[in-house]
Amino acid sequence: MKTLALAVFILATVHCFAQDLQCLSPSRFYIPAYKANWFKATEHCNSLGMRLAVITTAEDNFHIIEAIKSSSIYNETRTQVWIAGSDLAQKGEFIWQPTGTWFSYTRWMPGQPDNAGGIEHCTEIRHIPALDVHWLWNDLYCADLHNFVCENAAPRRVVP
Ligand SMILES: [Ca+2]
Repeated sequence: MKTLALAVFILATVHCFAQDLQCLSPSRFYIPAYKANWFKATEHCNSLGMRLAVITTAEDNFHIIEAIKSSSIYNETRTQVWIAGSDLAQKGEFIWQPTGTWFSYTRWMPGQPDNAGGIEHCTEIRHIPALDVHWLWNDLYCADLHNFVCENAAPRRVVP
């Protein structure tokens, strides 16, 4: 019986390494423990066969927030993460960069997007309780360094 258990463990381990993405991301989301500008964040997710997170439903939004809260980058006093929305292609028209689709569901902070200083074209989720901001979206300068959420694009992969 122990031999069987060991064999299963070895097979699972080998399979995990063969499916590198699944090793890195045992769930839908992967949240690296370093900060990057929006472009680098996009590239990093893409390099893993993933994409910067796209949010089209309240369910997506909920699951992303839960993933952030259970990750190492979560800071209960201030958490900011890039997601895949931008209006870089056409100012004022926010789209999800990986899919080219318009924003439908949104969770903008009141007064956002405001393109402050004329330089804010990338979308973040921010949680800053001291400012009474709880997991809302904001447009921000794309060159700022923040954490970010990568996701597996559909079909969603499941760890064996
Ligand atoms: Ca803004």
